[in-house]
Amino acid sequence: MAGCPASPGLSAPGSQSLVFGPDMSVPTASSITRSLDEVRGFIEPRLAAALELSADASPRLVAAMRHALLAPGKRLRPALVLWATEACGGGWDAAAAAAVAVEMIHAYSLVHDDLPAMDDDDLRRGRPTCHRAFDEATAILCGDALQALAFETLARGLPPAAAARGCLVLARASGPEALVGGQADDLAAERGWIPDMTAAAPAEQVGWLERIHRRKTGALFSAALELGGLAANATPADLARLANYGRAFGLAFQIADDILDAEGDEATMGKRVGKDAGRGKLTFPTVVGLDASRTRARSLAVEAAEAVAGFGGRAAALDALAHWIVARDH
Ligand code: GRG
Repeated sequence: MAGCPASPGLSAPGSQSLVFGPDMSVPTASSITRSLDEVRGFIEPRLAAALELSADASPRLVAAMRHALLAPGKRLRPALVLWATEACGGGWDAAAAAAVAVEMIHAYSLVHDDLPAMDDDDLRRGRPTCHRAFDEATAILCGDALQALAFETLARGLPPAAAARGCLVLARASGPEALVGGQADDLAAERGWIPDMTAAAPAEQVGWLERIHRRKTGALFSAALELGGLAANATPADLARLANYGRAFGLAFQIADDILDAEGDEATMGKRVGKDAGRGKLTFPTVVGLDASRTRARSLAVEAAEAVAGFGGRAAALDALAHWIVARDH
């Protein structure tokens, strides 16, 4: 985030946190980078293994699925699953299938979002988008297959009761009232199929944006956290903490994403930037300005961290991630 002062959560080692005060340990940029590397080291072989399919899966389809799923992503959703399970006292192995499943849903949504009928993008995760590397029909089928495989992976990877509950959580987060519904409304606004929000009062525009983002982006983050909790047999109180974290984290992520779209660097981001402003689309920076967007994102990061403070040290990674998410450059 060019021009954005480092979050207090990313101060240099040994410095004092403006948010948490001098007595609290301060997560450093290098510590969250190491933690995310650890998640990638755990999850990536499992993502690859999940795509070792029988000869009945068409080779071109599997190649497209590998292109989409194994491309270098941040793996934020698997990190949320694993760190939520850790916060609730669980181990990563029991939550691995849920982490793989959520990343599959995310990868499918990116493949479909990039299609010519939607965002029509050429670059994703620093590589040609799936329909560019293959073809449009294969990209559609790739998304369909990743979505179905996500549910199969989850159903196989958890004990029966948790699997049933987990499939419900993931289906709701991916469905018409969440991911797909948010995407559909976003598209409807962009294509002029619903009344133009650009003429509405700023407070109404912010409400509209929050409703889009809660469904399009936030719901899958929240599902990742809930699945991590389920894998650890979390108590209702612990699930409520994770849900509060998810709500604040999801919006903080999205505001940061809007800021990066306005100010970020294409090479660092690995995707096209400036596209929202270029289309006259409503974003947090266009509605409330860059400074107010940064302030809101930082206060949401603090809110997210506070939501999991009751877990103590077991939620250190979730705490650090909330601060990093609003100070990242990709
Ligand atoms: C097509 C059903 C359907 C939904 C699409 C995911 C999505 C909904 C749209 C993508 C457009 C977009 C840029 C949304 C902003 C939030 C987002 C999902 C960004 C990408 O997530 P990251 O930053 O990506 O976690 P990586 O590549 O690191 O995994």
